[in-house]
This record gives sequence, C-alpha cells and structure tokens, in this order.
Amino acid sequence: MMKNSVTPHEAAEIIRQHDNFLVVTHENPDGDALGSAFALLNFLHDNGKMAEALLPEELPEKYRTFASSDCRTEMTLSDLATFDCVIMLDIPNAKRAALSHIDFNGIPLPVMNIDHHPDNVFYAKWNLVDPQAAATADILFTVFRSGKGAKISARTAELLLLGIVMDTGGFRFDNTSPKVLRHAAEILELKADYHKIIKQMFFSNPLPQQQFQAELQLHHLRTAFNGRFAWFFIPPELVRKYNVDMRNTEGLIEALRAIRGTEIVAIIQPAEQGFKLSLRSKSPCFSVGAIARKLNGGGHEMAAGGLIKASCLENAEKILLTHVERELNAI
Ligand SMILES: [Mn+2]
Repeated sequence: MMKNSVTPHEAAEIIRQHDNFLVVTHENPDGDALGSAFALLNFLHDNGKMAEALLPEELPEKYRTFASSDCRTEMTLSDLATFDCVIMLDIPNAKRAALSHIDFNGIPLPVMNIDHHPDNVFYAKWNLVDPQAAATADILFTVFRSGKGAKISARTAELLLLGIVMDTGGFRFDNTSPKVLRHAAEILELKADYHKIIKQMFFSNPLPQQQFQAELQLHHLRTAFNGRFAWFFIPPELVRKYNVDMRNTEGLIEALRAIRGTEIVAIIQPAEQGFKLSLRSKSPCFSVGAIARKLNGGGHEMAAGGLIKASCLENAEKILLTHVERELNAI
C-alpha cells in the first residue's frame, strides 16, 4: 500500500461525508476523463450532493452530446473556497490537471485522487489508484457500487461506459480484462446504451476528417526498423486543408496500430516548445511509457505521450528513433 491510499469503500464513505464537490480532470481530456467527470457529476447530483466540474477547454465535438451543464471553464482560488472536497480524475500528477495556474498541491481543500495511471505520484490527501483497472471510469463504478444505498442511474451508467469503451478502444486493447468485461455487463444491465456510444464514438467521423486520414496515410506515414515502428507527422497545412479539429482525432493512431508487423507506433505534431508525441505499443514487451518518461511525458506502459524538445522535425524524429530502437532491442 502506498502513502495515503484509500479503498473504493473508503472513497465511497468520503463522498458520503462531503456535500459540495469540485470535479477536475486532465488537460486535453479524452473519453475516460470526460466520461468519468460527467458520470461523477451525475452520480453526485442523483445522490443529493452539490457538484461542479472544471473543464477549461472546448470539448471535442463527438463528446458534446454527453456533456453535463454543470461545468465551469474558469476558476479562481477564491471560487475554490465554496467547495468542501476536490476529486481529481484520471490525473497521474497534479501538474497535469486542467487549469494548471491553480496549484492543486497547495489548495486548502481536501483532495481525492482517483486514477489508473501506473506513474501516479499519490499527490492527494486520499489516493485511490489502481493501475490494473482498464479505466478511471471502471474504478468509479466500483466506488459507486460500494456506496450504501447509492443510486446509479442509467445516465451515470452510460457515462461510465463511455470512459471504459474509450480507454479499452472498444474492448480491443490489452487492458481488456475479465473484470472490466463483467463490469461492462453490469453497467449494461443498469440500462446504459452501448450501441449509442459505439455509433457516436466510432461510426460518426465527419467526411473531411476521414479524407484527412486517408491523405495522411497515403503521404505522411513513415516506417523504420523493418516496419516494427510506424509514425505519422501531422503537417499543419494538411490540418488546415481539411479544416480538421485535432481534438476530434483521438483514434487516428489506431490506423498505425492496425498495420501488421508494427510493434510501436507514434504521432508527432508541432507544439509550442517542440513536437508533441503520442505513443502506443502493441505488446507488453515494449513499454512506450518508458520512452515517454524520457521525453518529458508519461502515461501507461502501452499508451503514453510526451514532448520532444527539438528545433526541427528532422531532429525530433532522430531523437524519437533512438529511443524507439533502444526499446525494440531491449528484449
Ligand atoms: Mn484513463
């Protein structure tokens, strides 16, 4: 047991003992971050609590139908005083919390950290961290179930399922376990609409986005190490040509993972201080988490992200190739 760990049962008890919650998730929120945050808001409201979420960024379009209205885009330190508990979701360290100008390490409110990242640093008063869990939403389901007499509505269930579906890639990734499948079945029995989620998440790409992906695959896909590594560089002019909102391209990297023989895949795009990097591994033998930790980032062993500090793409790719080669040769 790490420092200040709590069990799901204790987390449910902490929720019962507080009345007004602020829900926070990470920057560039993905399906698990948003599904978890909206599910928690809904659960708290259904069970007689007050709660608001802090979501400073505009949501990716495909998530808007799931959004809750109790969200703020801004918060000052004095606004924080109106709450009596902060719950941080899917955030491995407080620096990654959305709205980073607030130092969540120093605020005078009790913080609960609920997460499944293996590099979570247990930054809160109460830490419920389970790296075996497929999604933060999956941990939340365990918490909700262990609350005595707590109500889990169909809408809460659906939002939990959204988080689970997105972090398991629709139950395709290696984190798909008997446990998460059982939980998903229980969530369906609570009347979550699985087919609505699948349709909205996987079968609703705008046509220009699909054409953008096609052109990207045709002209900007590169491979190395006998095809064991494949990556895209995303040219800003291509993004402009198809008027693509990069927030909506969460699944883009799957096109690389789908290629036979790839072990590690990546997406590189220009960022403020260099090149933003997304990484996926297709086998537990290769840790992209280890690569990301060396490149100003982190995450899971098989899904991670970082930032390559380089002045030009050529240098960024060189740095990346060195790290990928080392990881591919590690076994
Ligand atoms: Mn997650």
